[in-house]
Formats: sequence, C-alpha cells, structure tokens
Amino acid sequence: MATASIKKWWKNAIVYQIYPRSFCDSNGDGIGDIPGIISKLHYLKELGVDVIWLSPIYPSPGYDNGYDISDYKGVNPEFGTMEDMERLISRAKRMGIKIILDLAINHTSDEHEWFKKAVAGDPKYREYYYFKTQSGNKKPNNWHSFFGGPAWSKAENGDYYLHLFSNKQPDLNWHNPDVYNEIADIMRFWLDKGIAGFRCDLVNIIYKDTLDNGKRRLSLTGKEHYLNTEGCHELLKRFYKDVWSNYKSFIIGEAVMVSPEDAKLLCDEDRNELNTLFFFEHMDVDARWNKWVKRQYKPYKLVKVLDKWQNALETPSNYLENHDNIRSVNHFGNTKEYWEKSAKLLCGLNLSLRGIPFIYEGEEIGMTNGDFRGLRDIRDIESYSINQSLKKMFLGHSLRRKIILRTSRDNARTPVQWDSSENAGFTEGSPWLKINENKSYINVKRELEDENSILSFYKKMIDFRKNSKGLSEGTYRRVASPNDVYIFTRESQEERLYIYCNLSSYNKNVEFYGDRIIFGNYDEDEQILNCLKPYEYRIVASNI
Ligand code: ISL
Ligand code: CA
Repeated sequence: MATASIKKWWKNAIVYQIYPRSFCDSNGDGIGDIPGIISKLHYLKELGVDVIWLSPIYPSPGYDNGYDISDYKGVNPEFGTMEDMERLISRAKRMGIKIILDLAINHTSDEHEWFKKAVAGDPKYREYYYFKTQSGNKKPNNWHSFFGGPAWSKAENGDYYLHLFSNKQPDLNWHNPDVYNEIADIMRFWLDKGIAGFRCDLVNIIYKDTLDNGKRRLSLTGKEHYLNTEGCHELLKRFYKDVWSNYKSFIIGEAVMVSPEDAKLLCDEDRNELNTLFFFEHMDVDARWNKWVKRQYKPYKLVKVLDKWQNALETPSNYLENHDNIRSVNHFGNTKEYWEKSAKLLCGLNLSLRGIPFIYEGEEIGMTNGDFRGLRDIRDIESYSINQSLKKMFLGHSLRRKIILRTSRDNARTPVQWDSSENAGFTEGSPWLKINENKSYINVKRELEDENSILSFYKKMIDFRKNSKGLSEGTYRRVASPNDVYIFTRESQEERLYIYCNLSSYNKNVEFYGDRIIFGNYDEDEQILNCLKPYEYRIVASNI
C-alpha cells in the first residue's frame, strides 16, 4: 500500500505550466529566464502549486521557441546556466515543489550535432534521421507537415529529410536502437539531477511504421503511418521498464489526435506506458477542419467532450489552456461582459474534474489573448507557416491578418503581467513579445491585494480541492442538465459534492440537489435557488 502511494505521488498534484520565455526576466534582456522563475517560487508555493512543468529550457536556435532542441543535456544560455537549473531544482525541492521537464523527442533541431554530422556524411548519424536520396524534385512521399506544406525538405547534402513540423525540426528515426539509447540516457541525466518526470512532446507520433504514401487528405496526409503505432507502444513500455519505473517518475504524454480508446492504450496503468496524457478533443470543439478555421463555440459540446474523457481515463489530465492555444477566457468564456465571472468558472471547472489539474501561467489572473496591432507583432513560427499557406490559397492580407491574430499561439505567450508598470514587471528591458495593455488592471500585484480577484479565487479553489476528498479522490458522475450547463458529482466515502457550471452568458434554471452551498463564484446574496447566473459555478454538498 505504502509503495503504491509513493509511486503515485502525482495523482493529487496541482501542476503549473511555465513557458520560460514569457514568465519572468531577471536580467533585462526581454526574455524570461531561470533566475526569474526562482524569484517567483514563493508566489507559486502560495498559490498551492505542487509540480512545475517547464516548457523546454535546452539550448535551441529558437525557431519553435525551444521545441527545436539542439542539445538535450544543456541549458539555453538565454535562460541561464546549468547551475541556475540545479539551483531551481534544489530550491523548489526545499519548498516541496517538484519540477518536470518538457522533452521533444519526435524531432531535434537541424542545428543539433547529430543532424549536422549526418548532413556532413557521417553514416552513424545519418541513421538517426530519415534521409532519402531522390532524383529530381520528387519528394519521397506525399506526407504533410503539421505546420502546413510538405513534410520533406532538402538538406545541404542534396538529400531529402522528413520533418513533420518545420524544416528546422528533422524527425528522429526511432527504428534505430541508438536513438532509443541516446534518449534513455538523456532522461537519466535529468532524473539524476532531481527532476521528477517529463512531459513528452508528441509522444504518440514518434514511431513511423512505414514511409509509404498516405491516403490523400485535406491536411496531415500520411498520419495513418505514424499515429499510435505498435512500435510507439513498444518504445514506451521499454522506457517505462528501463528508466521511468526506476525513478518513480511522472510521465505525461502529449498525444495528438487520439480517441479515448487510443488514449487508454497509452496510459492505462496495467499497460506500463505513460501515467497520463494530454488529449485535445475539448480544445477543438470550435474547430471547423483545423483550429485556424473556427466555428462558433457551443458550450454544450465542451461538456459532452469533457464528460466522455472523464469516463474514459483512469487519471485524466485536465487543462483549458496552454502555450499552443488561445487563452481559455477568450476560448470558453466571455471577455466582454463576464471576464471575471467566466475566468472563475473555468477555474472551478478545471479544478473540480477528476484527474490532475494543469494551470498555465497567467491563467490564474485571467490573462486574455494578446492585443497585437498586426502581423508584425507576431513571432510564432506556426503563424508564419500558416500565413504562407493562406497566401498560396490567394487569401488577402486583411483576412489572413484576422485569422492569424485570432488563433495565433502567441495569444497565450505574451509575458506574464506581474504589475501595472510599463513592462508589467516582466522585464526591465524591451519584451520579446508585446505585453497586453490590460496589464494595468489584469496583473498579479493588484489581484493579490484583492480578495475577490480571480487569483484569490484560484487560491481558495486549490485549497478547497486539497482539503476535499470528494474533489481530489472522489468518483465522477454527470447529472442530466439543460444545454450549456454542466452538473456532475464528485463523491468520496464521506461526502457527495454537486458541481454546477453554467458555461453560458444567460441565466439557467436548474434543479438543485444537495443541501448546502459550500463554494461558488457568486456572493450569497446574489445566489438564487433553482437558477444559475451567467458563468455561475457552485458546489453544493450533502453528507452520505
Ligand atoms: O499547436 C498545434 C497546432 O496549432 C498542435 O498541433 C501542436 O503543434 C502539437 O500539439 C504539438 O505541439 C508540441 O510540439 C510542437 C510545438 O510547436 C508545440 O509548441 C508543442 O507543444 C512541435 O515541436
Ligand atoms: Ca532574461
């Protein structure tokens, strides 16, 4: 029993994602860094964070902000030194906070030594990637890249290489046992330094079973040859046996395009692969055929998808926001009339679901999408690629601008707003990405001082969850409810909690269960029996 609880230390954790570039800058170069993170550890501790997930901190030419890694055993000098990293790990440990790292192992940077040696003709390293010699300009197959355009480019040696993301991110060849050994060694290197686990980027697409042509599709032609392959499951089982289980590490996979059935095969406990994973279906409820072409967001669809995943996974990872999507209050809330209420509702929802809650930096103060003036303010490589693809489709500038400003990943990457000063307390220099003007109101300093702020609500909610067996360990069951209202129970041996979430901007009549309201985002005098106000969140309890 004891071993089991040690093994699963992460099951009740509150995880906070830091995108280091945008978190806090300590030396005035406009780029967030590790000393900056260290300076905010007490803030995170006060918030109630148990685990920090750091987006990549390794050396990288930065075309994809660190998801193009050029040295897996180093620290990007823009972020600090290895000593800084060691200091972060040990300081956090002393405060009872664990650190997990992001590991992008589907691809490296094209500036990684392995790729450079491969292009220079070293036969050992050529086998680390997928190179193909072709006559003429015919690509080796018809696969698409995730960022738009073909998945093959020519290297300096004249050969084609595979890249499912940008041409600065060549895919690793996981058929080669040397690649497995290198990555296992890298994981041990960091685990020995005291990190607690990894968020494995794109983990369900690393193993390509063949390089045959794919069935032609509008986007991502080729995907049937690399999504959730048997080879991928074998690799994960090996990592689990050789590395992860020896360190009792916490391993989250980022799994793209998975159904609950695929996901269970990747993270059910008896499979000995991942501990949990990020799925995307709820983030795409407003996507038409991809996330750049949106349809109107319908809350009842979000409810349906969340409910499906709550029932499917042993330990779901719950999140409403990350560095690849727009801000949740823009996505699922109402920034015009109900910014504060809807941000609190989303907090309540995320922290009431069964599983592990993830909070993305700035979400806890209700940060909104960037207020970019035009495409010139955008830095994201994905937005650039999409712009190119849209140009090829003859879309005019103003339409492209509209699509990109609305969906760009940079919306969630603007610097964290610590105070209302010119650069929001993020930097003393000039920030790498435009800071939102609403920093004058939406900022940590003001919200720390206001007991009714979104930040204060997060603190109370985290505290509530930690002290509630129902929320942290209880079962989950959805209760029938009107459209756009999500009602579910969380039940432990002692208590049954009814969670009410009105995800709409309208009053909703509902049937109430339970006998005492114990938590919510409306004051007592505003609460009405049998009616939920716009974006109202309520917990009603009953003893068992
Ligand atoms: O953001 C996406 C599309 O707009 C996703 O498809 C995303 O690219 C996918 O989830 C993989 O994301 C991860 O790997 C990418 C990197 O750009 C993302 O930031 C990272 O989270 C490539 O390394
Ligand atoms: Ca800096």
